[in-house]
Amino acid sequence: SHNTPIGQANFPPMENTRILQAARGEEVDKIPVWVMRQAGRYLPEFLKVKESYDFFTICTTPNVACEVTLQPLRRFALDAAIIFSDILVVPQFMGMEVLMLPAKGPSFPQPLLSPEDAKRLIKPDPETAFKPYLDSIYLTRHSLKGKVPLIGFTGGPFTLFTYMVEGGSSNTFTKSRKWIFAHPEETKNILQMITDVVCEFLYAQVCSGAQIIQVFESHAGLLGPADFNEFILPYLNQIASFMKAKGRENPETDVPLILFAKDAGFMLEELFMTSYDAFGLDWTIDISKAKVLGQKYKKTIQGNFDPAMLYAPQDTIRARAFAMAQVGGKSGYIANLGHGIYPDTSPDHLQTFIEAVHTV
Ligand code: 1CP
Repeated sequence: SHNTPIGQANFPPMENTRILQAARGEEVDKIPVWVMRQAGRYLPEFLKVKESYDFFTICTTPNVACEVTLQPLRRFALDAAIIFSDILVVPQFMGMEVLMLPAKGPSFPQPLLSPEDAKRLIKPDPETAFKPYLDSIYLTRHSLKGKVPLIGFTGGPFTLFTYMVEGGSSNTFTKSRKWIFAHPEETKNILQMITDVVCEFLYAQVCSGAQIIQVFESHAGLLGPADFNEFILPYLNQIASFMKAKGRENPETDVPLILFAKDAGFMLEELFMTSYDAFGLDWTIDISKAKVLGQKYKKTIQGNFDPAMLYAPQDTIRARAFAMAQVGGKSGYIANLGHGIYPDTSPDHLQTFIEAVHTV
């Protein structure tokens, strides 16, 4: 089980470590490529599994989570697997109920309406709360047979906070944006509680077999620079510092860290000053400019193909993906989309994207 010390877990030897090398700024033979949300939604074989299980049942049933994690790897020459789970398991750990409603998406029956509600939040017992997720990682790392590295992940504290306040998806995020300014100190207390759980959960994922970590701060674009520096950046910084300190204490747990802060291109330089190794970029960022800045700060960049462009004719996808990957280059670059793949994307079009990257 995941309780085996990492040095004794007997994980299979690795065949392909391009993503780990690229994240560390080393030269690679081919540009590594993976796709945000690559497991699930757009694959017919996933939809088949989903007929039999509720979403969070898949996440908490290790052999099923493992199966859907491996599904895209059977079709495509991806250079990483990402464990099937969701960012919203962290609010669940903290005592909040989260449902995944068909067609509607995530829903919190009791969101945080006022600071009073934050008293309901608990500090989880990692042994019990994290267990199914860690067992999934351990099983999947073995089942991958060393083919490609396994990515563990979490939501960023600010993004998780917005869901906990909004109670689900939102187009405007007015509830959470109002909350922050109405209750700044209480907001920071909650962000700190989330950060503490995220740190513990990420380190446990690495101890269970995750070889690289991505933090999804998907709602990083909701605040201006000064408030970004107050409510988003310090917590992201804490996560990276915590993981790097753990990695120094126990070198077997020293894994690369990727930060995907969507719509935060206006803070790129501040982000590059943190101790994350790699930065996921959305499609609004000029990748050649990001590359120059990345070289200055010795940071790897990841991205940033517009997921909507996967609806273009395949010749267009091929040309645009090739051009993007050429700019990214064979060191300090990981190819990916600029956000998650859309549910009605053609798997053939995704295949064209992946192949085009590998021809560089
Ligand atoms: O990447 C993978 O394939 C692994 C699994 C994974 C990951 C990394 C899932 C499965 N979700 C996520 C991350 C995630 N979840 C993010 C960060 C990335 C992003 O910005 O897209 C976010 C914001 C969520 C929250 C979430 N979960 C949403 C978005 C809601 C919104 O605000 O619009 C949704 C729709 C989900 C459900 C979900 N999570 C994952 C899947 C396959 C699904 C669809 C569930 C279904 O098919 O019923």
